[in-house]
Amino acid sequence: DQRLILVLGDQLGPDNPALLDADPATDTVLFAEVAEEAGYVRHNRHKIALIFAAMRHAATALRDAGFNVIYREYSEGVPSLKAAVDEALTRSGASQLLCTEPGEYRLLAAMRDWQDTLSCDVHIIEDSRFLSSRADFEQWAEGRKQLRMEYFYREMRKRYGILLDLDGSPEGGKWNYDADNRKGWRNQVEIPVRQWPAQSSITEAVITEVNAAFPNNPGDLSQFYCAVTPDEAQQQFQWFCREALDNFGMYQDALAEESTLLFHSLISMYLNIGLLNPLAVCQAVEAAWRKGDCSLASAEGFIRQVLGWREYVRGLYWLAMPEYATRNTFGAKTPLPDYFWTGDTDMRCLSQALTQSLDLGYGHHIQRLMVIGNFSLLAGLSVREVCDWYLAVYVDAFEWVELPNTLGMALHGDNGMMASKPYAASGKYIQRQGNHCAQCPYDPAKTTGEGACPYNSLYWRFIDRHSEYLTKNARMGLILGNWRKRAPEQREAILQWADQVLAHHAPNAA
Ligand code: DLZ
Ligand code: SF4
Repeated sequence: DQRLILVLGDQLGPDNPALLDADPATDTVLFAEVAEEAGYVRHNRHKIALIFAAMRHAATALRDAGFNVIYREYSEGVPSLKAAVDEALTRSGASQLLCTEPGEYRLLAAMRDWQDTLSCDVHIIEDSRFLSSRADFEQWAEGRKQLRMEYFYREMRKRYGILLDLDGSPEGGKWNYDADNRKGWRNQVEIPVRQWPAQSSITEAVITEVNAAFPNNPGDLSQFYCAVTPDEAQQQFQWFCREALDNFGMYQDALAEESTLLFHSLISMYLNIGLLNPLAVCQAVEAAWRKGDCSLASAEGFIRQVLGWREYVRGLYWLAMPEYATRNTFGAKTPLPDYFWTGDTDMRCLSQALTQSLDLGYGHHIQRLMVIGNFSLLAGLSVREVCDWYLAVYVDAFEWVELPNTLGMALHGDNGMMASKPYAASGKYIQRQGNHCAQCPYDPAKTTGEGACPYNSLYWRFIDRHSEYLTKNARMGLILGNWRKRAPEQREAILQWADQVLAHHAPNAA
């Protein structure tokens, strides 16, 4: 039988299960750059350029391997994947469509309807690139009252034999070294200079096309830095292991004026589009530790993100969708302030995080969670709008990973299904983690009055407004007690100041 194999923009590496038994003699492979996928949010140009360039390189590799490849470029104006498939079926004469299941619910739901309207059999196969299948995760979640990542992660460590000693106990005696990985940034260590991949003529052409076709999207492609082939991604990862891994753990939660990238690996986008393999990177980092090239805390911290978090959020997404996307614990609905699309705010930490996220499509975990996410939580910004913003802005954002991280972890919008308490914090946390405050017109030590850090009064306003919900959480008891112990007029003054802060920094009518 002749088959048409559809390869999506995030299924590009050698591990795509739909290609594992593909035969150049009978199978045609289809790639399509289409308006529907490129336009469902205002994607960062880096994300579009990465995906288009990686798609074109993957297509070239398959052609070199002898496959008949149909490639539809964006400039051809193909509206949707379905339209591309329809046309390619006719052109190839295939009687069967094969595709690895997409990572987003939206697209999987659409593809399930294709069977009824296309003139062929549609086979959607499981995405075996993940280390915990949907069924594995459902089984793990079954009957548990709370789905805590930590316990899932320990099982994954055991299942894959990662960082275990000969008895099967965790190396070093502990499963988690997070407590060693929270150092603040005071410019105390030299930050290594990155080496970006050289750009091929294919990538250069994509950059020109994306700039022309997406004039209103964020992203400064004069700074395009992404690897677009498995080999290049591997080189980026090896650079990280050599130059940054040892300091990665310690400064994982740091916020630095001097560097947006610090010691982060910048490989999430390669994992998410299939250029790198998640188990292989975990094993390489474990090997680096065994050779003495990095601390155990660094290795464990890295592995927890990939083997733990990444698989956990994906399992949770499929477990709880589509209902998950509609949740909103605190009824947050303030529209996104305009400066989320420009970075133009005088709050230094927020402006740095926003500007860099818009320009590069990259922000590290603490910028996303504790600067942008925390502000959105405290200011009560619309959960839907914040989630769409994250999905649009980051190069590594696909809904399976973006939604639980934003809605669940950053905004606590899922009633605590994911996080045991809201990640709400005042300016003190941001000050402790880095050196933005010294460059800021606001003072993290002040809560009210001219020059007070906006995070502070908003923090207390959040605690006050949601005290009924927070009372149910033992981990919030101390903070609630602190708030209630204060004199009523002091509380009133803080809440009034918070209203002014909101009127200025997150007006209800944006
Ligand atoms: C994100 C994205 C973009 C911007 N463009 C395309 C595209 O033109 N063609 C394509 O096949 N995939 C694209 N993608 C990735 C898809 O949106 C992704 O495969 C689904 O969201 C499922 O994760
Ligand atoms: Fe951010 Fe407040 Fe520090 Fe300014 S003072 S950088 S707004 S935490």
